[in-house]
Amino acid sequence: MLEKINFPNDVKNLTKKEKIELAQEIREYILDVVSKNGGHLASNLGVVELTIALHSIYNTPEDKIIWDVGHQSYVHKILTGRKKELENMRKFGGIAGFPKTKESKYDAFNTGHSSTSISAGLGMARARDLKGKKNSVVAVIGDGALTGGMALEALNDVGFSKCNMTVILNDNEMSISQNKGGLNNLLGHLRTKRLYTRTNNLVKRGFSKIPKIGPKIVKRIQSLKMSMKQLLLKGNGMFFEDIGFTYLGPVDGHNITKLESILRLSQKIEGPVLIHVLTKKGKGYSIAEENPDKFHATSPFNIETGLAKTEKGKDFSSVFGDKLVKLAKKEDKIVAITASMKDGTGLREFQKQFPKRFFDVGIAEQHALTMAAGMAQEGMIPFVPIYSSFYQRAYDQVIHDIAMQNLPVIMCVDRAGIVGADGETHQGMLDMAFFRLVPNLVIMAPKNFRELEDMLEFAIKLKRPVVIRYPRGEEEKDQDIKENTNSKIELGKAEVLKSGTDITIVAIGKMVPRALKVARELAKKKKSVEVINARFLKPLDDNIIMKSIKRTKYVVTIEDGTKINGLATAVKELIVDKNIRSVRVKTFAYPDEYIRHGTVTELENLYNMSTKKIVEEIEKDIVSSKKNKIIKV
Ligand SMILES: Cc1ncc(C[n+]2csc(CCOP(=O)(O)OP(=O)(O)O)c2C)c(N)n1
Repeated sequence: MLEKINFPNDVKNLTKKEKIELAQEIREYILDVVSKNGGHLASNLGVVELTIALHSIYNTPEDKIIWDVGHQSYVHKILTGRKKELENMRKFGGIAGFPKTKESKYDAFNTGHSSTSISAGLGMARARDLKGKKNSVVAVIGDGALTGGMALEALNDVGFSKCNMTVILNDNEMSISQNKGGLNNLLGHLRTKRLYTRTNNLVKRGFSKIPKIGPKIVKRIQSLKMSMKQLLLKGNGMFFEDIGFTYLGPVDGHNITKLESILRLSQKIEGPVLIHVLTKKGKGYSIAEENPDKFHATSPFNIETGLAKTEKGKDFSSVFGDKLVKLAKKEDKIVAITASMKDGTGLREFQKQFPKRFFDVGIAEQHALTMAAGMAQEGMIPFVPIYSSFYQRAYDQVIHDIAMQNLPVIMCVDRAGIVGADGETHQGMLDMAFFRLVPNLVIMAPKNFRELEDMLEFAIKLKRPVVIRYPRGEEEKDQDIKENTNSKIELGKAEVLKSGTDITIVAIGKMVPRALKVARELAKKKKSVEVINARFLKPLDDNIIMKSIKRTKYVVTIEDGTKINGLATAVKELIVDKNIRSVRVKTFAYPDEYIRHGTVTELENLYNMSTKKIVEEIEKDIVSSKKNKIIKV
């Protein structure tokens, strides 16, 4: 079946039986691809029938379907001309793992961060009305994403707007882990009222048995039922009805016929409609059904056993989580707050050991930070690990609620820098740049696991707002960094790891071990390099850095962030402010653009951030500076 399917029109022409077969084949295909390449599995297996039904009823690209978060858009990609390309999805040069308007006209809007679909959809619906067009707009949002503030702000506006727009609530009772909160309870009540399914069955069972006229009556009643339905359903989805939606459902999200029928019904209704669809995360692959959180996003795995192909070692998130447990045993004011990312940020053990001091607030980064501020105000010590790109959501909360009041919240910026396959929406390139602007913040980045542990301890002692940024994955080892020895961390103090006279390298975070490798390579070419681990982006250690630059007159900065307003900018400002003359500056950081997907290694090569590329670029720079008689190295 899958062989014949390339575009939505191919799906529309299939029979009910063929669609069921297609769903099965799509599941097998996705399982095959994700088990080899890694990616988001469970959510995609859960929306196979829903996506088939959507493309059967709507006419994309005229009709707009917006996938919230977008991690569940693989089936959509398969049905919209990208079946073969799925094999290279998330790979360098391949298609993205999230919807991209540049990739396909069938992708109505770029997503990646949660809870944006209803706002974007309402924007499109309002634009459509102003232009006098008639196309449909559909936002598909999960029960997890619905916990995000933006989604609730948008629901409020859509309900009030009276705009024709459909919100499909894909309810699988899961965010990445079990969904929590009051909204989840509300949905829990609704889930138990299987009215849509029940009336359907009652009608069918009652009349279809009557010979000859039975089926006709069923048809008539079904269409009557469609209009009666709104009446019947009044009171079922009270919350949604009260804020201005017609609530339809709940409907079995794995029954294509019922899905199509409810979608058709929704098209006849004026004003905003919310369709409550019940799905199972991981549907069809029992190992994922039983462990939907583990298979939300996965690395390559063995289909038979569900086991990862390569064992995951220690990473920065797990080092953070383990250290926090140790610290919390000694200090009972420590609390941990997560915005629906307990596992990703390494907090599983903390939750186990300190359930009362652990708070999963839903996909609600803004609320997480202001709540942390409130707790800090009352004397608690909140640790808030959030991925760098998701910290973007909570910028004003950091400024207005934490930093301006100088509250001691410890903001742990996980997945800082290049993250790889998830691509531009998830790269953590901007945090140093935007946090550096915020008064009162201390910004640190550890060079390795051990330094992260030390920084966590140090942050508690500081008693002021602190940002600690660390990358995805493992630490980079280097022979010049001795195991378990670390100079003491002091506020605003850099660490000189190697002395030299020709070139100063200032590096921060995960780029520090690489700077040492670069220094050794350059030493082979008779260049004496001083390596400084900046440790603090803010306050920057003016003293140590300035002294070194005055001596070498040639400074190289290396950071896993953007060229604008990070370490490179800070060092350049220092040189200008202190009026250090005739200095050559060479910076290694990411340019002013959104960084696409690929492996971390591929992207580092592309942007001249690998040891080899850095060495080559410095050598080229030395040659050109000699030609121009700028420096003497
Ligand atoms: C702002 C933001 N925070 C966190 C995430 C990480 N994240 C990706 S998917 C997801 C859970 C989504 O749950 P739900 O909407 O119910 O979709 P499901 O995967 O269950 O289908 C989370 C927390 C994100 N994408 N965006």
